[in-house]
Amino acid sequence: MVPTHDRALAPVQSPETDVDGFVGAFLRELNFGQGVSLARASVNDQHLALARTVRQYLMARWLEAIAQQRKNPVKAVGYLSAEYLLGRQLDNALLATGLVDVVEEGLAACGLSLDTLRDQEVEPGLGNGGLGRLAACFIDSLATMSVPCIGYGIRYEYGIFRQTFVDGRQVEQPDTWLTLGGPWEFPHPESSQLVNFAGHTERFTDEDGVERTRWVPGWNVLGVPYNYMVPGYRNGRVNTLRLWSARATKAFDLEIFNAGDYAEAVRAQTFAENISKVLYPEDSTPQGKELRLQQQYFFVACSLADYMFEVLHSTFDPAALADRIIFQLNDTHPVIAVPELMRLLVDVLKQPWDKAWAITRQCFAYTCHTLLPEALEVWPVELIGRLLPRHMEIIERINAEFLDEVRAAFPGDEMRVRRMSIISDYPERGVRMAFLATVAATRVNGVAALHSELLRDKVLPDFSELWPEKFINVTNGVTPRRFVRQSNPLLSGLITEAVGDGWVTDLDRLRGLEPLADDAGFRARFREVKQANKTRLFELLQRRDGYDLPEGSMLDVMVKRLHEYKRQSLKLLHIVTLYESLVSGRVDPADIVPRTFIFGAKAAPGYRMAKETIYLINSVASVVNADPRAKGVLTVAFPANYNVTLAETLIPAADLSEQISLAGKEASGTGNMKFALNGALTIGTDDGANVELRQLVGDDNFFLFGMLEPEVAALTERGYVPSSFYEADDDLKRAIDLISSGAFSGGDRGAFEPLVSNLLHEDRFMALADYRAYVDAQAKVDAAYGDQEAWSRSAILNIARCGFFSSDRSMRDYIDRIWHTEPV
Ligand code: NBG
Repeated sequence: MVPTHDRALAPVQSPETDVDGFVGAFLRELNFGQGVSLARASVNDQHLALARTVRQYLMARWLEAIAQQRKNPVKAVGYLSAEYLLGRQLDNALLATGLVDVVEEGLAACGLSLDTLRDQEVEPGLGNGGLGRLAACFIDSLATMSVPCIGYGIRYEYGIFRQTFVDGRQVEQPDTWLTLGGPWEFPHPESSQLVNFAGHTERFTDEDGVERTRWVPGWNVLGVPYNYMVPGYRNGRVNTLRLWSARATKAFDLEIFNAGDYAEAVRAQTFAENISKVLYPEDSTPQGKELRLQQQYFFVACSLADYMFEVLHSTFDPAALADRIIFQLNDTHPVIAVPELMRLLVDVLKQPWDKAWAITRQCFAYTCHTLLPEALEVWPVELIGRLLPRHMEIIERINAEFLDEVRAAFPGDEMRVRRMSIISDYPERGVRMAFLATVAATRVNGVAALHSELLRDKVLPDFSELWPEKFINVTNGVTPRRFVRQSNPLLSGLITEAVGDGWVTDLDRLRGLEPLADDAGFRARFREVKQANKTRLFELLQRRDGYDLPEGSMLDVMVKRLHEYKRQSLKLLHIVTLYESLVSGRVDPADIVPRTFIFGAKAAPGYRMAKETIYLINSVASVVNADPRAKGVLTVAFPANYNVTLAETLIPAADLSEQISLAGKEASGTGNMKFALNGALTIGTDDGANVELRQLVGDDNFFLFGMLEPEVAALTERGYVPSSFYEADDDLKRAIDLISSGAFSGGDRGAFEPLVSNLLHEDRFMALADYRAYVDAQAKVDAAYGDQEAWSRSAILNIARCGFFSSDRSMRDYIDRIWHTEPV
């Protein structure tokens, strides 16, 4: 018996891990948590009770990890990310605990089905795409590797919009992921943080006679933390993801209320809560949105204060901060953390400036996730000055001292000084957040070999000249737990049979599959798995979207954010080319390898060209699918609302993975890795992580096409004239003419005019220049697919050789080369 007064010893009791233990705990959650009997429980009750039961199994380890973090002086990673695209939680938690079978059996004993309940869960879509999903993969890996990490971010009330199509056009619906209850989150209002905004600064002399600055804010909000479990895979470790939600500091002004102005009384509340209301769907062009900067500062201020004053003791010596934390800046969104840490050290903890700056420069590392110049954030000085006056002063001083450093290193080179200034003068005074991050960070990394090279040599060349050792590459990865083990149980079974189950946490063991590529029996089983995954997908798309997809065709998949640089339009030109050749009678349908094309993509709501592309895909799909001449030969499906949940069924079914961005534009891509690990072959350009993928799997097992990055640069230099490619290529001309003819728009010739004229006259991402190479490479794909034995062999080799793309490996790279943290 534990004496009731000894709080430290009070044990956390997980339920027994057998079926009876589970059923008992589940019924208790249903009865006492949901307040219903099994007989009267709704499916939502059942789902919430199940989630709460599963989390009971993780609780003891979680509480232990939290206690340890406060006690043990070990270094942790503070992952600062404005996005986490988590995907559903239930399956992941079940996998981590190893309880799937027990739960399935226990639920069956209660007359319930796990499949039905898992479909109740609305995934937390707190991210736009790859960047947010990468953050989710990374925290999964750190938990699995028992490395202490707190993920910090924003609990958006509305995540990425729910996409619907109305007459083929994207219509956005709010993502109400929290309406039916959030069983995976734990609010801690008692640990709220106060966040200040606006106002002005004042100089004063403190009691020790030291000149100081004080920030007199104009208004403030509260940040309420919501904790989420991040369970490691069967290792008993549970890390924390801490997402902040904004609240008004005075929820209700009673005086105003009593005076009869109800609306005014709640106005303050609405204003404050707006800060964490929605995820910005903008991913290509940061519009100077004040609210977005508020979001960024809000979550970063909460997170830094949380770590400095809650996790660490208030007596903690700031000089040793870098021994306890490294803040990883996931892109530029959290970079305002740099002046915020300086403010905490100088104004709050009363450290001398130079010492504070030395500390700050040890506590950050920066990852860049893009090469598009328009995606590197620049905030107007006027805006930061108004919203965060103290931070603007700090940035000015950091910049002034940094530029002195530049002058010392390159005397007399004022052009260079201007180029490198954190504060730009043109078109307006603005703070280049990527520069600020680079100056403060111990390391700056790109996310694939090519990207890191271009980042170093083209985006930040002056900085890499000054600090060559700062710039490194860490190639992205994906978690094999969610994207193979959980999403592809059949393939996982096959792999485990062949190489044992260690691959789930040591993906290099997939190498053991290599000899089996030459084993006809193994290949046949691989094909059976692929076939079963296709059937599973087709059933889902039938239920979900009403598609009736043909059996026995090649499944050609392109899923990713909709963006011109990713070139969904190039994929579409290929489809239209095939269709045109078929309906014009130039090619016999029997000579076309049957394909089912699947698209999945959301367009940022304000991105016109992307939305027009969606409209064109849907229009082509409806014409092709309705044409009896194309039946069973060409089918195009575009299920709405592509998200992590859909990806988990889609990717395991794919034969062909489309990674066709213009060389030099895709930082890495992570979809490419997921497809290869699930036994799809890739058709791709020499871009992002495709480069490494191809090197790993070998040229024979990858369909490469298109210009290389230097060729793209050279063509840009010469002057790119897209219409000349149109004039020179009959197939391309026919495809574009068919689109312009009204064939996909009920005769309306103007329907796709903006898109077509953009392609012919601008084509910023050179789809027309790569068209011929692409269509030719697709012909090779067709030929290769004809030999199913050879195709399966390649697919198995793709799996065997892609262990490198585990996010566990990425994390090891960050740990060894940037963070220097230890597992516990
Ligand atoms: C994306 C890149 C991808 C990359 C992911 C993760 C942004 C800003 N960048 O190529 O486009 O794989 O980041 O690094 O979302």
